[in-house]
Amino acid sequence: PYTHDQLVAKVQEKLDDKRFQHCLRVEKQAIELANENQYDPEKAAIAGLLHDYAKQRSDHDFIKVINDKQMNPDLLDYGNAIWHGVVGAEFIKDELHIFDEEILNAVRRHTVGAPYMTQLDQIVYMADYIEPGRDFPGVEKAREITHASLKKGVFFQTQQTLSYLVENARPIYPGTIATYNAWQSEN
Ligand code: DGI
Ligand code: FE
Ligand code: FE
Ligand code: FE
Repeated sequence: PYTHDQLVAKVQEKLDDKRFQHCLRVEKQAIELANENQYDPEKAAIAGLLHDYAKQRSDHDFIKVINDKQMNPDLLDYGNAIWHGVVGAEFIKDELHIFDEEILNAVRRHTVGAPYMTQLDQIVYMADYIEPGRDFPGVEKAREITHASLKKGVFFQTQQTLSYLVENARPIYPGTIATYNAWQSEN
């Protein structure tokens, strides 16, 4: 298995500097959220570091994996925003030889969430949203909510993302709506 520092080098090799720095900030943010929520910080670190590993692959590469691995063909209706997590986990298995399903699931679920999310899924989903480089309107509120309650953060992010997509007339991946409905109890 690769050491932590070898994984950092692998991520750096596959991403431009801006995206690489984001991954390092998500790693640190994930460690902080893990410590706040009594979760293993080392596992959170690896999942945070790797969450966007496949972000800069070509559409062609993603489509090839979806077809070769007979993944859900409905995925083909979407694009990089959805693929880099759900399909990106396959590059992490194949190239980095990481087979820990908890880490892979956290990568798969980091953009859209899921009706059921493990603590690690929640940590990576929220770390990606509130890492110190983020500066969208409402990010301070997102940080406050998330440090008070990780689960309330998950609902807040899902609601904000859905509103943003509708506002901008973007297509909604059905998984995004499923997450929003399932997390209503944290409203
Ligand atoms: O990869 P990052 O930029 O760090 O962040 P991300 O993986 O959380 O989100 C990537 C993009 O995905 C973001 O611009 C919002 C978008 N997105 C999230 N849910 C949906 C979506 N885009 C569409 N079209 N549909 C969705 O349901
Ligand atoms: Fe992402
Ligand atoms: Fe995200
Ligand atoms: Fe990210």
